[in-house]
Amino acid sequence: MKDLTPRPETLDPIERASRDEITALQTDRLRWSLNHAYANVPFYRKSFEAAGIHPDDLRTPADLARFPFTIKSDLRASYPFDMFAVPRNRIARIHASSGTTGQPTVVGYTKGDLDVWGEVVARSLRASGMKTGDLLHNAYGYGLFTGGLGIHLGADALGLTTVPVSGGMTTRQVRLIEDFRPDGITVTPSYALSILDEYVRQGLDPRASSLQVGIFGAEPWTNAMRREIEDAFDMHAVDIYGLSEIMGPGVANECVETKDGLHIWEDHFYPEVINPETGALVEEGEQGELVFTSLTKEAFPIIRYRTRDLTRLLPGTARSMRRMEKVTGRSDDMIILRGVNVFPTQIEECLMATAGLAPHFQIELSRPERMDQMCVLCEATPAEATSDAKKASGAALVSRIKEDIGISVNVDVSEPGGVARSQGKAVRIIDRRPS
Ligand code: DLL
Repeated sequence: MKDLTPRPETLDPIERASRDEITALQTDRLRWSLNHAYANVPFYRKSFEAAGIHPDDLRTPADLARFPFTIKSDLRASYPFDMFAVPRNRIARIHASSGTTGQPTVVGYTKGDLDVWGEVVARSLRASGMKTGDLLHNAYGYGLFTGGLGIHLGADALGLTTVPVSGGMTTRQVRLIEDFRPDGITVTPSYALSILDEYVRQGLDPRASSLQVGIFGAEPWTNAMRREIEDAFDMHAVDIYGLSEIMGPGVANECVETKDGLHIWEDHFYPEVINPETGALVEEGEQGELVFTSLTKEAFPIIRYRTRDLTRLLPGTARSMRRMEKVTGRSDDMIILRGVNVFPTQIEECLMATAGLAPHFQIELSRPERMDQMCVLCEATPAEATSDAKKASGAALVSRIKEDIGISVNVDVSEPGGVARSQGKAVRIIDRRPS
């Protein structure tokens, strides 16, 4: 793989600032953001008053912990525009979550917010190893989802040539990669695997493709998956994180030269990690739920938003801004199986370490009698698809999961292609338990 480390002089000055400079900037911006939310969004005025706190009570960033949280149901209750802090006619763009779990959450951006979003995504793409003049194949979905259009903004800001393919039509994805010869691809890791399958189906060598880097996010993925994808395409695989409530993609990104967790663009998003049960801040470096406060957003300021994503904060390395460890999973995706907490990423790790199995999987939960059961639906690699080989790799996965996670599961190994493929975010859990 080629060395894609960006030249230091191409970084934004704040990426090379000292911790003191970053903290000073955050303090000013936190004061602005709290005041802006309090003055312009009735929800925040009410919630601050109920907690007996005022924006002027913030002296240092540590004081933020005294302010109340914002949660998903607060956003749903304000559907569609009640959390906007500027008049509707100053909103330049609206995005929304898919709403598969209920009421969609709607977010808005002023022209200034779109500029900031473009800036942080450009920074993310550059950290991933893309540079002005490179060609980007953007296979995140375009539409209300923030992936496609968010990446597009950053690609424009960095001066890339963008191919706005969006998700789906996998045969065409491969055709365009082969014909246009992109340097980078932005896509969910699970859809990257579908594109990989299609390469193989067409008898093409993915390692011979022009791709130098894949920038993967929108869903959890493991370092084992990174190695699989890097090896299959002979390219770098880096992690990009974000969520629509905070901005979209580009809240945090790995640096291609270190791949040691995601640097949070702390000049725009202030992170905290809390104990999800008590709401108290955890010790520096401990795992917990990630909470974000926006520092510069005009249309949709957001204060102490509970993301439900589980991770830990780490000091800066390639940049001075702090890192978050790769997200283990969302608290809502945590399965409690007979008393043991399990995340789909743990199953992914076991699967990737088992010979004869392809990297696609889903987890089916059922309750045949009174006990919950988990069945891992996976598939054989084409080279090991005989019924004996499938039996052996299935048994190997059962014992690996028992050994590494401590739970007994069933494993169903199907023919190659047997597991449902994603064209965006993977659906990992099929819950068939009676509610
Ligand atoms: O998924 C934004 C995005 C688009 C990020 C493209 C990266 C690339 P939402 O649809 O609002 O926004 O979903 C946000 O997805 O709270 C996490 O649970 C999950 N997620 C996003 N990025 C990662 C990642 C976009 N790198 C939710 N690792 C978040 C793990 C991620 N989970």
